[in-house]
Amino acid sequence: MDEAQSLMFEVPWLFKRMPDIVDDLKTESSVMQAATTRECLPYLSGQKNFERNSYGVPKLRREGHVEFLQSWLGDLEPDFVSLDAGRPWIVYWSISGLGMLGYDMKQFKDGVVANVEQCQHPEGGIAGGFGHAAHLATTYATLLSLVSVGDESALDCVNRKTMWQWLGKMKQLDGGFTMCHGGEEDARGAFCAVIILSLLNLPLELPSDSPARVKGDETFLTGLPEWISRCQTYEGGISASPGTEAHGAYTFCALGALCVMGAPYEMINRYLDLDALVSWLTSRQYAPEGGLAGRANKLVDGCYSHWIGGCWALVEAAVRGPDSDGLLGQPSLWHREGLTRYILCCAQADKGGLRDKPSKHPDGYHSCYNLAGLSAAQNVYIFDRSLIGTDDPIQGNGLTAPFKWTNQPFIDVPCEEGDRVSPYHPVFVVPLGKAEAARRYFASKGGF
Ligand code: FPP
Ligand code: K
Ligand code: ZN
Repeated sequence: MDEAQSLMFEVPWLFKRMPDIVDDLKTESSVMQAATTRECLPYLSGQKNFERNSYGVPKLRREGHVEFLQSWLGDLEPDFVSLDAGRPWIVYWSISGLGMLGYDMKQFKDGVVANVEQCQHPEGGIAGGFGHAAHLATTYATLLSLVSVGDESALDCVNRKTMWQWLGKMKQLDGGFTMCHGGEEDARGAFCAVIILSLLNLPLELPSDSPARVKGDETFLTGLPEWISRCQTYEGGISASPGTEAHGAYTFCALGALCVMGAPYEMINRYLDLDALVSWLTSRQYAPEGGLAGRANKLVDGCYSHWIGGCWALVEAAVRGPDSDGLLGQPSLWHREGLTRYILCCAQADKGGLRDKPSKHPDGYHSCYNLAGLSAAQNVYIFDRSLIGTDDPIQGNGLTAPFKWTNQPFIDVPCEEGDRVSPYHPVFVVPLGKAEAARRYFASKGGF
């Protein structure tokens, strides 16, 4: 290597050494944290032999990841009958990961439609398998898969009327949503419910047999932002339900739900303590690892590249306010280079697929959410309130805020063209443009 080359390959000192300041108190957590840092350092500092880009960072090993996800997904036959409640997630993570890698997803259309037809419950909602009870998580994952791969003819397989009736039974008297009949009420429920209401353009009025309607609530949104507000903790992050510990996955769900109900700068600023939230999110990024952890005193993990990394597009839009002009000159609130380095150096498994950290095996979940995090680091997502006119038919039930996002590539990350993934929607986590197309189609249909 000549001198110019070695200069180019120089890894910044931040990513090459143990932290300078460490708490004297030794605990189980601090021992695990030090071990994790030691585990990551050889990958970050370039001691592992991977093909590198011109920034000296390992290239995105695209073909290996595509192969890994294809085999993880298996053959999704058109007459496939799902037996496993986790199957809708496996399908969603695999096809989303493939989509972010630029792979054509149209071939999955028939399989996903067949899945909806098999797993749609006669009383509404979508289950994980034929004959199972409907659940908000499986409904969410299945609908995102459908929207990602489907055209208009595919979208018609969803029964929107029974979906609306079933969702009415998930709405609780305190404003939140349960995940299923008698199930837990948490921030996932709030997020999945409003994603479904806005994607399918369902009426916001509660069905007459909804317990919340019987109590006197008018709409699915009654008391919902207030319920989410109660989930923000003293740390600044957001928890599953009021009174529990702030966590990255629930924070993304809560912010996503608020950003379906209105503009980020209106909803986040009104219902959350934004300064405390920014402070908590910032503390989730570690050095030298560069990656993100899900909660205080826990370890970096590649899936938080999305659950925490994905929060930043929404939070930066809230900080920026209604004026999206002049944005590109502004510095980022988080270290996009650090996350990019963690994903490319530490999260890529040697033989394809992405992982939590080097000592863990890759899987579909970590592949999908590492790639989503890479997309978050590589793009600036801009909320443009003027994107949809007041007479645009996409207005439908009025939940139009999430259809006002555009993107610009963020240049200052150590990536070449070949390391870039496709831009994904910051709220729906489907290819940018797909949620908009589905919403437009359902809004054009008027009623059910
Ligand atoms: C803790 O695991 C993880 C959780 C408490 C959250 C899991 C929730 C999701 C992934 C969100 C699902 C989202 C939708 C939209 C349904 P841990 O204790 O093993 O990990 P940690 O140490 O990193 O906190
Ligand atoms: K974890
Ligand atoms: Zn993880």
